[in-house]
Amino acid sequence: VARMGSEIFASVLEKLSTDPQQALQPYSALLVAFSGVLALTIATFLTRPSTSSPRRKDGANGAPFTWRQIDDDVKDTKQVGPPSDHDEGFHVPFEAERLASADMEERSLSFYELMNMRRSLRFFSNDPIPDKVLETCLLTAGTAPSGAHKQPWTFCIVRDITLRKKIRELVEKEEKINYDRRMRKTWVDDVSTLTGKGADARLYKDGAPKKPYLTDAPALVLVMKQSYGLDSEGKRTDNYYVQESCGIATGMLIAALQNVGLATLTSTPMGAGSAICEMLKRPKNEKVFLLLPIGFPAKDATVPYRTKRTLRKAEADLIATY
Ligand code: IYR
Repeated sequence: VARMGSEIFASVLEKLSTDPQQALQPYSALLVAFSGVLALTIATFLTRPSTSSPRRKDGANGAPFTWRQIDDDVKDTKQVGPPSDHDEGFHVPFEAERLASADMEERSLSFYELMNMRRSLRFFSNDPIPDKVLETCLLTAGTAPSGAHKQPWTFCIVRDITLRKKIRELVEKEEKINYDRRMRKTWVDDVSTLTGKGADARLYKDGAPKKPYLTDAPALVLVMKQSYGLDSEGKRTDNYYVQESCGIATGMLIAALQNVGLATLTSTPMGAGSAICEMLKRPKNEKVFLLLPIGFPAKDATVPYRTKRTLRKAEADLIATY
């Protein structure tokens, strides 16, 4: 086709120099057709619904990665009523661009390497963290899938030092009872080298577990789970798979934090949840799901040394293929 095109072009050029009017005549139909196609292409491009996030270079290799849907521009969560001319239940086209296999491989590896560097941190610097970065990581967590898209979560950011001190007091008081009475001996033994008698001495003093990270880290994020919803009249509505949904959202938060070089810990304030809810005056449909201190690792941070037994699972034990 290219050769044909250039031959035609050359012959037209030759004729143009001698008899310009006649030269273009045999190709006028072609020209009309070509203009038509061009116009159509431009029209199609112009009538594409705009996306608020334009094509962007992404990933180590700079391969573009675009997934879009025609309601991409409906991003304002504050708006009331249907986002567009369509009611719920209307399905819109979804366009997904495929990555080349080599790019997929590279991305899977670099993401794995990033996530494999993650450790649960218990020693934080009190250096401030950029507020906007944390909030954006929480937006990422909020993109998690949830049962019937109920989004049964709220993320509470506690920056106030007085509140963090109170939370620490509440959690430490309950944790002593957990270790002494609520947790079975095997459980206490299993966490002994992580947070108990066998751990970094800063985590267990005077026969009681200590939680310095609750006051050292500049932010605590409480992942609140909503066991049920509350409509505008305060009536209870159903939520589904709340545990799974909140677990996925928290996992995505942890990945988002790792991606920006912030450390965290998935802490479980067993026994202190309701007192924390009361203190923060949370609505009655919420319970504390997890408590994550977030910040930069302290200069003198330690993490549990990994023995052969505590290394991450080998691939053969991790994946079963059928
Ligand atoms: N709940 C305590 C203790 C603890 C429990 C488990 I299971 C761990 O893997 C580690 C610690 C805490 O939040 O520190």
